[in-house]
Amino acid sequence: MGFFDKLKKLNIFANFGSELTEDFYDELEESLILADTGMDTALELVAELRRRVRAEGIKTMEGARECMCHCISDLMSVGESSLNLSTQPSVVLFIGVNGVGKTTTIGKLGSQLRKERKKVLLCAADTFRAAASEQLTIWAERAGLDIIKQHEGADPAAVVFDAASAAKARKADVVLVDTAGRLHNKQNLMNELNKISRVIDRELPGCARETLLVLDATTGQNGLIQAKQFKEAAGITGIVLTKLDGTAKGGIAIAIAKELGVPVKFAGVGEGIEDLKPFVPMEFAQALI
Ligand SMILES: Nc1nc2c(ncn2[C@@H]2O[C@H](COP(=O)(O)OP(=O)(O)O)[C@@H](O)[C@H]2O)c(=O)[nH]1
Ligand SMILES: [Mg+2]
Repeated sequence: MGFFDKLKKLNIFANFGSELTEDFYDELEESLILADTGMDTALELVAELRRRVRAEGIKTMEGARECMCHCISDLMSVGESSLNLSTQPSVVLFIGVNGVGKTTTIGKLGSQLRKERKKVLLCAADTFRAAASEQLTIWAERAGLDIIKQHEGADPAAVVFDAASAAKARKADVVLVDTAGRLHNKQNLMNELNKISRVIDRELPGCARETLLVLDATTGQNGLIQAKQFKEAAGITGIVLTKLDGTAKGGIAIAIAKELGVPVKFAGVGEGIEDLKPFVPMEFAQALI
């Protein structure tokens, strides 16, 4: 079973018949919109498909399907898809609103990096609720990872400071930082992230750094609005799209890459430790349509 098999497919290529008629293009556009690609992205994809079908003399439905996969993959390839973990240590910051899957993603990724023999340190900088660091602690135990935490209500930047010091002392390869989703407004978010950023600059100068925005695919177009707000407030280097299992809104992945110009780097398809994978646009497109 492929990783994206839990994704709900667009059935149009299988069900429409064999002729590439006007009706086909109309229905394709509609089913893309239903899959939450958004109107603009749906129009652009269908226009691009028409263009390539004409230019390449494609006659069959299967040919059109394959061509559409390339259209989607090309539209989504907007930047480096792998994580930059080139320094020791490297730092990956996870941001996003409550409930999207930040803590779960950190547990899954930490476990996978450990299997690649990397020394991973988790940093519980979501200090807003005690439950948040407890949840990360459970993941640390499950994945066999070290964790740095403080008491509830502690300054997140202070926890990052501790984690940076520990990373140096223990020669960690990667520090995964969990942050709070409760950041009422953009100013608040920016201040918090800038403060964390300054601590990292000072303690780990020149380290490779990623800021991943975690988004819940089931929130569809709302997720995209969220993403735009986060992008304005923070320098996002990649997206983690969670809960792609069973959602009919998988098309949102295309809209996010296109509208934000930020690559989707990981996909989550379940709550288990194995349910996270590097995002490959072509593989995703093949599963979606
Ligand atoms: N089905 C599914 N559930 C997920 C996925 N990722 C996270 N979750 C669930 O979403 C809920 C919120 O996750 P959590 O990591 O606590 O979110 P956070 O508030 O951003 O840290 C939990 O119940 C997770 O098990 C995913 O890829 N698929
Ligand atoms: Mg959390």
